[in-house]
Parts: sequence; structure tokens; C-alpha cells
Amino acid sequence: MSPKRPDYPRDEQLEAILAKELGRQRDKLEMIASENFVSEHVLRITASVFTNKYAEGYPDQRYYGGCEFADELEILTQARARKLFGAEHANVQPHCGSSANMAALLAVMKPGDNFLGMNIAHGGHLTHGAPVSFSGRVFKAHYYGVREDTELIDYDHVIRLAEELKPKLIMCGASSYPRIIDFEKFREAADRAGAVLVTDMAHFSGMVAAGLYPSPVPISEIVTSTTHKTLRGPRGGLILSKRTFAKRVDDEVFPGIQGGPLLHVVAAKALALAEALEPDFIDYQRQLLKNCARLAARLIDAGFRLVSGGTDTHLVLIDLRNKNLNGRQAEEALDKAGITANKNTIPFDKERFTVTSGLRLGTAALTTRGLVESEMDEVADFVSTALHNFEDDSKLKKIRERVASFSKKFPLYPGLDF
Ligand code: DSN
Repeated sequence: MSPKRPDYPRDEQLEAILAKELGRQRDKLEMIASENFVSEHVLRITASVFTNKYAEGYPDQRYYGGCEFADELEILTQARARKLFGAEHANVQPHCGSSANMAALLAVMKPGDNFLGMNIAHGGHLTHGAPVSFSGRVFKAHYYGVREDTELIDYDHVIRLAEELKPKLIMCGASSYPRIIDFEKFREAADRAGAVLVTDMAHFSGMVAAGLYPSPVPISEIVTSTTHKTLRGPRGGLILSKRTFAKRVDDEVFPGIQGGPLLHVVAAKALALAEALEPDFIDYQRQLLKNCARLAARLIDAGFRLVSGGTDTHLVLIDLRNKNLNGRQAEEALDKAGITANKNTIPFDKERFTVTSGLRLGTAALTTRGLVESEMDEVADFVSTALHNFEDDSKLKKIRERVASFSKKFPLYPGLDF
């Protein structure tokens, strides 16, 4: 991105905040499993003039004039999404994963209808039926989870619940499940209940695009995703569906839930999807998986227990109980050491959501910065040393200094001021 910016009245207060955030992203190690860094090109496109345009509706059916280029943009973005994932239909307007899921649920159910979603305490998402979310308040949610012995999804229980409850919809996908989900089992459960299968692939859509994670697209009626996690696009959502669900999904996104699409973000999605269609995106996803496997191995060497014993994906979930600290303490210690991550419940956690016994770490963002396996050894060492010394501020400060000089080897947006 060109560092040159147009002249405009300076807002020093705002610029200082933006510069601090850029500095934070540059100097710290980003290990939140649901975050990533967009390319400089995607970053620039996110700030395009399409931010000025209202385009309620869909191509050729808008409620505003002047939408000829908006139509061109949206048709292009839809085509790229369909091509990347082999989907029959794509809606690229959802502002985020939550609105994508809301549209998917409303496209299939009426308020009060039954559905099955993964228990958030076992690694599901808020919008898969959590009682505090619209999904658990508008609809009658029932939950499946993981088995206590294996910490893997209890597919027999999913099928049993499907047969007993005959839900209208079954939702699969997770936010802190480190293993590959068996979509065929969910298809079987949905078929036994006569339910619609909705897969939320937000966390693993990048790996699906690269062919490194089984695709839920052929066997789900509807698939939702965010665009900003492993897919490495701008913050936003999308919905793929079978042709038979296209109109219902589109009607729920607009006018059901949203007003005008954020066309500047749609433009950035178009570019991110094009990037994901390039062969080097597959190399990136391969590296991200290798980095995560290496991180897992080093953490196990350092005596950490990983939920399910390891990972097949871009994330690990650490059970901190044998180290005598909780998720909140771990998150705070890592932050002091210059590593950004999030506390996370582990299955059958006895701690509150605001405390938790777990820590989730992901490798998508670090891989974008250029780290490979040997460097993951250093990252694992930073993490392990920080967690083993979580109450020692001077040790955490020393790690923070090492992290800052380590981060400089992987420049982020060189030339950008804020
Ligand atoms: N909030 C996102 C995450 O961090 O995984 C999706 O639930």
C-alpha cells in the first residue's frame, strides 16, 4: 500500500489511536485463532469509494439508482465465491458471521422451531443456539457436544438427538474444536430427522478452499462462513447454498436482516477470494497446518495437556489445569509477554466463562507474517515460559522484549503509517 495519503484535516487524536493499533499488531505475536492479516491490497480495497454507495437489494433488483458498478462488483464476488468452494449459490452481503448464521436459521425455521447446535461450552459458536444469543432465544435450541473420554464430537449422540427431537435444522461447525469434523455423520443425522444441514465453516474455510479440510459444501444445504479467519479476507461473512435455498437465504439477508451491503467490504471480499484461488494460497494453508502441528508438539513437550491430545487444524486448545493457572491468568500473562490470545472454556470446564480453564492458540496470523516451523519452536518457548512464570512480571517483561525483537524479523505492512 502506498504510504502517501490525501491531504485532509488532521485528526491527531484519531491518528494516534490508529498508529497505536498498527504498532500493537506489528510488535506483538497474534495468536487469536479467529484472526489473520489481510494482504496490503485487500487492506487498500477495504477503503475504496464503494463505502459511499447504497445498494439495497441484489444485482438488477436494487432500491437505488447508480448501482451499475455495484451490480458488476457483486456478480463478480458471487462468481468467485461459487468457484472457490464449488457452490451452487453465493450471497456475499452478510456483514459478519452472526448475520450469516441468522439469515441461515431464518431461511429454514420459524421462531420457536427446534434445532440442534454444538454446545458453546464444548467448542461451538454463540450463534449456534447459545442461550444469550438470538439463536437460543428465538429458536428452541438443543445441544450436542464432545465425549468426556475422547473430547471428540459424540456423533452417536448427535444421531440419537436427531431421531428423538426431529429438529428442523442441524448446525455443525465450531470455534474451538481442534479436530476435523465428520460432515458425513451430520448428514446422516440430518437425514434421519428430515432436517436441513447448515455448516458454519468460519474457522476452517481457508483450509476447505485449499482442499486441506473436507468440504461441507456438497453435503450441506447451507454453508456459512466469516471471511476474515483462515480465509484471510476482510472482516465479513458469506453464505453458500444449494440453488433450492438461494431465494430464501437471499430474502433473509436482505430485507430480512440487513439493509444496504457494505460494498467496500464486498470489494475486498472479491479480492481476497481471488487471492484464495491462487496456488500460493494452498502453500499458505499447508504451512499454517504444519506450524500448528509443530506448536502442538512443542507445547506437549513442555508438559501442556492439549484438548483431544493434539490438533488437525489451525488451532490448539490447552487445558491449563495441570499448570495451576486459569484461562484469564494465561491470557493476561501472555499479553504482558507480547502474545495476544484468548482464554477459552474447555469441555466440561468447571470455571466461569469469564475465567475458564483453557487457552486457545491459532497459527493463521503468524503464518501470514511468514513464520515457519523452526520459528514456531521459539513461539512455543515464549508461550511456555510466560505461562510457567505467569506471576513474575519481570520475567514476562523480558519475554516481551524478546518477542518485540523477534516480531521485527516479520515486517507487517511496511511503509504504512496507520
Ligand atoms: N468469535 C469467533 C471466534 O473467535 O471464534 C467466532 O465464534
